[in-house]
Amino acid sequence: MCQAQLATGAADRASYDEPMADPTNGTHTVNGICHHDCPDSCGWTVTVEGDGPQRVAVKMRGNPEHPYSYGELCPKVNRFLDRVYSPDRVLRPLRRTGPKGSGEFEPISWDEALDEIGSRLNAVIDEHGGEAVMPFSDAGNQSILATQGISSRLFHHIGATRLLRNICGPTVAAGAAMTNGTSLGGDAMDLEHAKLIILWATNTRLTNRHLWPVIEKARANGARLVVIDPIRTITAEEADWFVQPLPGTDTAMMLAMMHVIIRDDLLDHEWVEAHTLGLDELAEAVAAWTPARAAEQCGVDADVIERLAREYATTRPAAIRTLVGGEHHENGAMFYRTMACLPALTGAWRDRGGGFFRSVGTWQDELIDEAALTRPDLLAGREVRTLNMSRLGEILLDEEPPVRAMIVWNSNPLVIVPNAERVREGLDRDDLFTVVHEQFVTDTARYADIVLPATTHIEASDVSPAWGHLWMGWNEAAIEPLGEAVSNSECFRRIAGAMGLTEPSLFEDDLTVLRAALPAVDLDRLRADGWMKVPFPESGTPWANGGFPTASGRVELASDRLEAIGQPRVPTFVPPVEGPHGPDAARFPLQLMTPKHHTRFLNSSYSQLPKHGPAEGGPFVELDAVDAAARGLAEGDAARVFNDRASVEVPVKITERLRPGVASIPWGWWRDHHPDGKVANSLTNDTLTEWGGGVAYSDTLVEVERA
Ligand SMILES: Nc1nc2c(c(=O)[nH]1)N[C@H]1C(S)=C(S)[C@@H](COP(=O)(O)OP(=O)(O)OC[C@H]3O[C@@H](n4cnc5c(=O)[nH]c(N)nc54)[C@H](O)[C@@H]3O)O[C@H]1N2
Ligand SMILES: Nc1nc2c(c(=O)[nH]1)N[C@H]1C(S)=C(S)[C@@H](COP(=O)(O)OP(=O)(O)OC[C@H]3O[C@@H](n4cnc5c(=O)[nH]c(N)nc54)[C@H](O)[C@@H]3O)O[C@H]1N2
Ligand code: SF4
Ligand SMILES: [Mo]
Repeated sequence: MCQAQLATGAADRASYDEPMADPTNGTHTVNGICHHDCPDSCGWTVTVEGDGPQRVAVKMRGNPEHPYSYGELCPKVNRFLDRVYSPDRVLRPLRRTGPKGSGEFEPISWDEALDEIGSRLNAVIDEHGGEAVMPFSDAGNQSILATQGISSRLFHHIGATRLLRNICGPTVAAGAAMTNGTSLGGDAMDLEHAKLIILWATNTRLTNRHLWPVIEKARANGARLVVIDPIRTITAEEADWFVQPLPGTDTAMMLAMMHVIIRDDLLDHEWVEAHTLGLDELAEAVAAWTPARAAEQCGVDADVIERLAREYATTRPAAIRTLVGGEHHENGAMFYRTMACLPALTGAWRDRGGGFFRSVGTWQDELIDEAALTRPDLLAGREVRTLNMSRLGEILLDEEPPVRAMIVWNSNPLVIVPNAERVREGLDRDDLFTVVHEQFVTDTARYADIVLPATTHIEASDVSPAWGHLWMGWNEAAIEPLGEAVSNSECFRRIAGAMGLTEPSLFEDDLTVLRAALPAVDLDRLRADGWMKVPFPESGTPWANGGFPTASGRVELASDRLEAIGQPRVPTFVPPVEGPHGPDAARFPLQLMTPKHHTRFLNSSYSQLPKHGPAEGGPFVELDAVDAAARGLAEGDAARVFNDRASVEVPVKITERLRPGVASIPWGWWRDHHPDGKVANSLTNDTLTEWGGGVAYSDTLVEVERA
């Protein structure tokens, strides 16, 4: 199917105005693809009744034909229609009437909203230049039009500040690319063929649930499952072997594994000789990293590290599967640069089901013509600054020249960005004009001057590339936009119009944008079939015979590129500054994790809905019994979790999931779910990773006391 959908001339049609399904009055079904920032990109089927604007979605279920999700959705999206038809949906433009953050708004017309937005943005640009305007978005809807359709073109055209969107994933990619020259890894569906699977810093059963059956299949065929995580997650509970390092110390463990592999001559000499560069330098660097030395850092017994190294090096196929958990550390890029060395030493890339498995979004990206979609040429040679989304608080408070207008979509920065009290202070600035395009009045939207109503994914058609599997999907709108909601691309066309801009590419219709973005894809076919597999080597072993796109064409165990940016040439463990050996550890002796934890939450989406947040209880801090007792705290006690950034009040939950010295506040709740209006991210570390532009949420130190 895949080849048939590629590279044929799509019919020259301007839009897909005519609905796919039978438009006559009556019940019919429409297929779509989940838009959430989740690796699974499930297929769904919506049952609709009625016609035109009267169409109502009455049922949504998983599409049993979908080649990855096979008919199952998840506890978040099983109730998606409650979200779509929630009485709290924003269905008209709103203008703020009370102070920022008060949540006091009045409904206004689109014309009024656009007049105000157009004149305020133009005034900012006239007075302070284009860079005074900043976009802020993430992957709240990760489809092509929703993330970049029109918006990137508009911001390029006005010369706005560019946003570096590195909060999730790019650091994994950057780390792996320093070793391999690419972040393209294996297809996780091939884990089925593995005999050893290491789920390393990923909570598959929670965050990537549709991959679990693949892992179960491999286990039924004799595979061993190892989970490496500082938290005994629901995935760890199911492992054959659970290894629990202290957070942020895995690089030390990997160095010791390489020490054992080299010391005991468990290398795949032929593969190493043919396809790697710098073994001698690496061997020298890891010589001192005995398992005993690593054990002191990661708190894992030396013999466990020995066994792990041997089992990894002597089992074939051996897979390392990760998503993003390891990148959220000060040394997060090195975590993945080092991890990527392991399969090279053992020749794991030779086997289907062996090697390094992460997001496959990069395979999908190969089909996207980024330049045609986002049009950086519209900058017309202007140099504009790029600011990192993870430093939003600092950007809004300290950046010079200041950001004076911000347009937010697809994200809820006040809850999701680290060091969130700084973000709140920044959003509170009187001289900041903020527009938020949203489905709900989120914590961030409460600080907006104007809130614009956004469609949900059953109200707008789009193409959804996946990052957990190789199927790119077509999402067909099942119903018309509710109220006055508009899709993201339409929202930006309207803003461009309100600013009086005339650049034609800002007004292209959705299908024209998608055609430009996906020049090799037959969109008619994609729409008719619902999904297509993106090109991936038939053998399932993209790097079995080397050919890595590094300067040397080899896996770079020693890297000139790293040296050139002032980083160690070879894998090196650098303990975090905000860690147990750092200067603040005496005052704040607990390491705070803020992981994804709730089956009914997707980041900060859903926690506000009645069948999601309340069903998960409320926020809490988990502590080991030893740490709780040392502070005189018992189950349910009100506690204050604090550091120099903030203090957050939450009840105590005594747990066996954590090691002593580690605390956890599962995140995702909005501010009014917390007794003192702070959130988990009020506490978290916004230090950027050493390279790769990520951020160190999980290197956060706190102390806990009775509230
Ligand atoms: N139910 C649910 N599913 C989701 C999401 C959600 O919010 N809820 N979010 C979606 C999104 S945006 C993403 S990016 C994916 C992320 O999917 P994952 O990467 O699987 O999820 P995370 O919770 O970010 O991190 C995974 C694990 O890494 C561990 N970890 C943290 N630091 C370290 C470390 O130093 N060493 C080791 N070994 N492990 C460490 C954490 O304890 C956590 O259990 O999930 C997606 N799926
Ligand atoms: N402490 C801590 N912080 C974290 C993480 C963590 O593990 N711990 N994980 C990080 C990660 S991996 C990620 S990806 C980020 C996620 O951060 P965000 O991407 O900001 O995630 P959400 O909180 O789900 O917010 C998405 C918003 O987009 C809106 N939305 C959905 N669809 C559309 C649409 O079509 N149009 C418009 N205009 N809006 C839409 C939703 O209503 C929602 O409010 O959080 C990061 N923050
Ligand atoms: S959130 Fe993830 S698991 Fe749930 S339906 Fe969407 S893609 Fe599937
Ligand atoms: Mo993410």
